[in-house]
Amino acid sequence: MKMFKKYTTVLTTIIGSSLVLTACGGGTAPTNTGTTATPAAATAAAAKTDGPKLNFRLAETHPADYPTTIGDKKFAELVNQASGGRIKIDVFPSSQLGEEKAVIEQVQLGAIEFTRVSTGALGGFNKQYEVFSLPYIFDNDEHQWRFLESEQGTKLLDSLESSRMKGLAYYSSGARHFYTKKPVKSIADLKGLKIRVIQNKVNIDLMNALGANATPMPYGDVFNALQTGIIDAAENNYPSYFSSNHFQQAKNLILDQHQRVPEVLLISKVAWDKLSADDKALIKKAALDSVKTQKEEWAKFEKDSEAKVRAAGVTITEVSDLKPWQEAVKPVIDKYRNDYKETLEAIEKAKK
Ligand code: GTR
Repeated sequence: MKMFKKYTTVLTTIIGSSLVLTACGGGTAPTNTGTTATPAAATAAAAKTDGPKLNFRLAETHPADYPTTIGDKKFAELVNQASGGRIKIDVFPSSQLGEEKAVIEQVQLGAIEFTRVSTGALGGFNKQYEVFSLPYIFDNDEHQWRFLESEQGTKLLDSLESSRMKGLAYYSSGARHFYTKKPVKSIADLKGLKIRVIQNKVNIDLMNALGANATPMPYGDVFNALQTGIIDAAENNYPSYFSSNHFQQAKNLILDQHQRVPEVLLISKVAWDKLSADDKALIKKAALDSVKTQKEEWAKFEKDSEAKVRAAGVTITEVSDLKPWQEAVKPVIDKYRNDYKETLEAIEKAKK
């Protein structure tokens, strides 16, 4: 019965989604009335504003004021502008369309066209993406961005095609830290704790290396799991720790910076393949252009979240020497070094 319900939901979503496309297919396209455009520019503009109207959905885990959601909205706005109002993308925040894993499955089917997800979640679908869950591979955000904008970073974005998705742009996500119900001052204190992680193999190995027990579960279940004691801890960046209210349940934060797991804005390969070359280009450009806004919002929200959790009385433990942490998790890097040789070399190169 449960299975039946699940498939009916997916089916309804697929049908619902294609109806939107069909219903909009007959819409009248706005005419290009510019008088000063050169013939070539006029043709290009007409190519963008002519043709069927398209209405898409973008699934987002975070609430409306979160930096990724603001980035998504900027992206939707830029697409709308560049297509002369012909392409409309509705952003659904707060996991309204489902938790990340379920959303990715629907994106693969083409039932949801766009989403913004963590590369951690993508690791469960595309092995190449697990590289981002390896600990301490980036020194800081600048190092990470140098890699993401490098040839190898772009190649990785494109490699999503083999998983029936098309990566459009990376977004910032800062560093992840552990937060616990009981005070944690050192690696030894993590021993035996049940820690929620995003589901992928590297995360399980990482928790094992620290002597903890990995408990994969959807992001939306973490608050209750902390409250009821199903888990002892979780880990995330400042903005997620704050906006999810996890700080109310796990009041000890240790700034160990174990991972920097970027976000990705992506489109279903099913939807991508149906687009004209012009629409593909304008969508890709809008995604890249939205990064600036997302980064600015990220910087502000990260600071703000830190201030708010400090004001709420969270116990924050600074880690002045990361070396013991890096040593403890080195077996994880060693285990995966060959699998991600090319990417890890490019990450190393991006240090300078
Ligand atoms: C956040 C990320 C979300 C989600 C969440 C999690 O940092 O922005 O997309 O992946 O972490 O831990 O599930």
